Amino acid sequence: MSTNAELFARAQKHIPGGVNSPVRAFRAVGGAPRFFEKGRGARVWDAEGKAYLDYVGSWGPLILGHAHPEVVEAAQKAAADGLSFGAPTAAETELADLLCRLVPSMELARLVSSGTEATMSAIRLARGHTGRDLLVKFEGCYHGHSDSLLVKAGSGLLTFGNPSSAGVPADTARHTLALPYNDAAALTEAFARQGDDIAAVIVEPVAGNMSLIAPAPGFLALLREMTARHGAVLIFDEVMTGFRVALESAQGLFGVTPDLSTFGKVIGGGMPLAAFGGKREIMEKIAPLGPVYQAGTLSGNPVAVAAGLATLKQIQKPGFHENLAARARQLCQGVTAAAQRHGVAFCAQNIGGMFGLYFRASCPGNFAEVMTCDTAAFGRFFHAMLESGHYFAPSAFEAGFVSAAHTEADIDSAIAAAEQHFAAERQVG
Ligand code: KE4
Repeated sequence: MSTNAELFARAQKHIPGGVNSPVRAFRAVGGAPRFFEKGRGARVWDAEGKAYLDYVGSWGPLILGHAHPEVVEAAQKAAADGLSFGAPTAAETELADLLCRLVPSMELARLVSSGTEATMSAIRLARGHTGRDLLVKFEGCYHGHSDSLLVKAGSGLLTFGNPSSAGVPADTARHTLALPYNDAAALTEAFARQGDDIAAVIVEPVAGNMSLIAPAPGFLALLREMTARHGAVLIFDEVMTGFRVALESAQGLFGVTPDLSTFGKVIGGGMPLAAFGGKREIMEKIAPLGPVYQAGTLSGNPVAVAAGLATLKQIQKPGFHENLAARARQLCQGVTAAAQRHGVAFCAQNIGGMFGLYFRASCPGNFAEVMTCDTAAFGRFFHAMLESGHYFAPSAFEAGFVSAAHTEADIDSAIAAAEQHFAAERQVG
């Protein structure tokens, strides 16, 4: 049996940084990433046979927990009939119909293979629809790694402290305006100054890539008002929040209807599947109907669609999201109470089944406040929890996730492990 460290050393021989996505490399927290071999329900097992309760869930997709029998069976059955055809299948229609039923703002939906593809395509569509170039995003929000979006972005870019990426031409970046999240004055001023040049505003309706930041009261409604007034397309990036914060996603939870939405993660149940969609008059500009080109060899892949349909079937069950939110709330309240008992500056909050943990006295409301979190304290917490068999995101700038497989007892064990850590921290002083 190889250790995680041995596997990590071997991986770095032919994979940059030994990982296929940067945030997995543990660079923000140190140490060797865990190489997982199996997941079942709320648990994952690493190469050394150690079990962990999983609060990452593959960054959100595993809302049912790992290897849910109905999802696995659906994927296996689809795979046995063929892995891909590059031609339409009835299952894709079933998924598009379901998405449009569950997301009233979606009149047409296009399936793709990743959240990056979904947001990149939605932005190109908005630019094609409006004939404008300027894109507005928000500092600390992450929408995948297409060039236009790697400007003051969150997630891995925040984790590594360089919120904009090398390799993005200045001539591309100049078409992206990054504003402070939750800053109504900055938004109003930007629209006053150049509103008629703005093709689209893309926003995480609940930010999950600078840890969790809730939309300030009225912020999403203001976005809707400003974009409607100036003929700009409002894109809700629900790749993370979609079917995670509520069955009706963030747009239903907050009662604000975007023009376009992007989805990913949960809708694939762990398989590569994402989607963008929205108003018919906009979506009809997409090829082959209209002049905005977008394509994909594996778009609507039958195995991924089967896993997605099986997942979306489960999350529609009565009480599903109430239970998910209750588990996330139990975790946030329990760990916060433990920190308070030991005088540790800590707070936590959840929205539905996603949560944020912050090493500061109060929950942050914007990017600047998130940046005051004690990342060293987070790193110590992360490793203590890892040691005790609780796997949290290896970065202070990522949201966490519970699954339907997490029980109250599972959550209580995480709270007890956190209490033990906070007590030890206090002794160290
Ligand atoms: P993907 O291309 O990684 O499927 O989706 C990009 C994306 C788009 N929009 C939002 C709101 C997202 O959160 C993401 C991806 N999320 C990160 C986690 N913060 C994926 C993890 C990773 O990069 O490895």
